[in-house]
Amino acid sequence: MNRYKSLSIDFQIWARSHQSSFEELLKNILPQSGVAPQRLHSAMRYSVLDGGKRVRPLLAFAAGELARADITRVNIVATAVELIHAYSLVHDDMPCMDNDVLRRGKPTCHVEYDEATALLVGDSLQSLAFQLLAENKLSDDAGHQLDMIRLLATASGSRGMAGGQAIDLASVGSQLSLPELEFMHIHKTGALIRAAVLLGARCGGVLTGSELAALDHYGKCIGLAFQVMDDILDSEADTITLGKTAGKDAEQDKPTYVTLRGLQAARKMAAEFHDEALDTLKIFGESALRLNEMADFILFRKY
Ligand code: GRG
Repeated sequence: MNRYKSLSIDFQIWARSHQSSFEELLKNILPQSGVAPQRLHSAMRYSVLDGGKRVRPLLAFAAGELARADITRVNIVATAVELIHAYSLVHDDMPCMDNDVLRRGKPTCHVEYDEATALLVGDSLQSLAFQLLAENKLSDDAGHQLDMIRLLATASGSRGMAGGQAIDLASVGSQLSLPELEFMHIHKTGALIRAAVLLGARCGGVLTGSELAALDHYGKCIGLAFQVMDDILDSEADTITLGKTAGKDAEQDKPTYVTLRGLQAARKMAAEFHDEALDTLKIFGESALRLNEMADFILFRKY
């Protein structure tokens, strides 16, 4: 199956080449399975390698290209963001949260290993992400690098992704208004997507305040488009295509864009967020090509 239908061949080549070199990078950065504690390291590798679309790293690479960033620096921020994302998936799948058995087409970490190991996998991936940001040079200005570390910490914590997850858990079985649903997703899914864009860009030359604000707004819009598409796919696609259990939102009585507005309106909303993201990029001209294409990738994704 062509996962990238409707996207240019040039973009497909760009994305696949980054995905494959990124996989090699992850293999080298993650502790080897033979190193003690072997079971924990093996579970970390199981949870991160060989799976996922790598949307957040691709966004960091696309933003890095816009800012003419050094690829070795972008590699580090892309890895840090993906490790945080992988940790969130491992914890989200645990019985105390979403209680799922399938992720990226294979048994979830706590099913393949055990719950205590899954908890430690998430903890260790999160720590490794910040270790990487602290021990690699990301900027010639130490204060600037500190800001980048702060950015990822804020995006991941209680005022970002983890906070969004808390709202999500509290909303099961209740009615949310559209603004409440949007607030939840801006945090749960959107914060890390936004951080990926900003961190990729901040690895490069200095951007003006209005350029950074435009990139932030682009990240906000594609984060929301990503989530609306996630809700649509959860209601329409099958488990094999998704690589995770389909229909979970309805099964768990979770408010979604589809339950709130219906399928047609949800599709329209995703397209509107996508278009707003593209409008925001206009100030960058040709240098935003890959970010434009990433917005398409998010809208046209099939899993
Ligand atoms: C446990 C702190 C904590 C947070 C969890 C992000 C999240 C919060 C939970 C993931 C559950 C979920 C299905 C959220 C909807 C959007 C989302 C993040 C989907 C998964 O991201 P993809 O599609 O996954 O980029 P791949 O596998 O391609 O990397």
